[in-house]
Amino acid sequence: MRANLTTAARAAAAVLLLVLTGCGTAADADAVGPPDGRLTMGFSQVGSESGWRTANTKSIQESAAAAGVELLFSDAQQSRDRQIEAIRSFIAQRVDVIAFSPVVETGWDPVLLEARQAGIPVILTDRAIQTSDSSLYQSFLGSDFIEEGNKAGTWLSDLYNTAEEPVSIVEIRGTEDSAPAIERKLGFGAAIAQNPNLKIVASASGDFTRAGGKAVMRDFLASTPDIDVLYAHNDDMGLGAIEAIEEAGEVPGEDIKIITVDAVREGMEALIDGKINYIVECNPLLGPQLMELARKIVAGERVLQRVVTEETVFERSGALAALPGRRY
Ligand code: GZL
Repeated sequence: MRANLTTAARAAAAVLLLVLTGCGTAADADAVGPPDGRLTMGFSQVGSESGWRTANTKSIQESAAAAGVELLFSDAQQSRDRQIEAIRSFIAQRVDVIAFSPVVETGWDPVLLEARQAGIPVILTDRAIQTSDSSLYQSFLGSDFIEEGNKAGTWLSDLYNTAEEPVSIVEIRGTEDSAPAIERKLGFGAAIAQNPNLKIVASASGDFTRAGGKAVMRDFLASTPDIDVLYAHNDDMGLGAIEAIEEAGEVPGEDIKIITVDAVREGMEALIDGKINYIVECNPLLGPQLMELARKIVAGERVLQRVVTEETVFERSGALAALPGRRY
């Protein structure tokens, strides 16, 4: 936790430190960091809406413990207002660094300005924001969602590259106005544009939840004839849609091809069972990189403003090989 030192006092402490150690560079003069060496992080999490989020939260909490970081953790239950409240609370508690996964892309500038005025660095994890001033945060750590959508669309274009007939696609989007929902849609749309037979005939948000995916798929099945493909922005909505498809007497993975994103355990099991045909991985294990980024930033070291995580794709054979050793 930051001591309640004034800026002048902190600078004097830094100079004293340099004099006593007789060494140091200009960087050290800035690298004051928490006086007791124990970094305090305020983290505002989106919520607990999906298997991916559960794995992401576990990674952050376990990594903080392993790194000796004091973690103040807040679950916003998918509310931007609650995230803003949490960030203001972290500022009031004078944490050393704030990290958060923004539930939606917009509306963050005012509270991030308050954090900057308080001298507290901010790290974005998982989801990005739209802002007029990218200096309001030090770094973004997460996936390339456009690339994820592109991978999904490219697989589908290849699957139907010799199709003569129109292919009807329904899309279950993630949380409205969230970066993954916006960008997974964009990437997928750009990839299928290569194949004129592929058409998205219906699209709606399932809010990244299993119940949301089931409800939307039920509506599609009642209103949209001859669905060939479902593209769901995460496994949980895809798993909910599978329940609706089976209730309607159709065979998921055969009557309706299914593509999802995340690759959490239940999604991979459905892939092995043939109910899902293709999964684009989205890596939730951001904890270790987040703690390292926070340590560097608080120590005054330079960091990249965008750190993109490694991730792959799965068909059935890959899931069979990967599942035994999978951590989520
Ligand atoms: C993606 C993450 C998304 C997951 C969903 O990085 O923000 O939110 O794909 C989760 O499962 O709810």
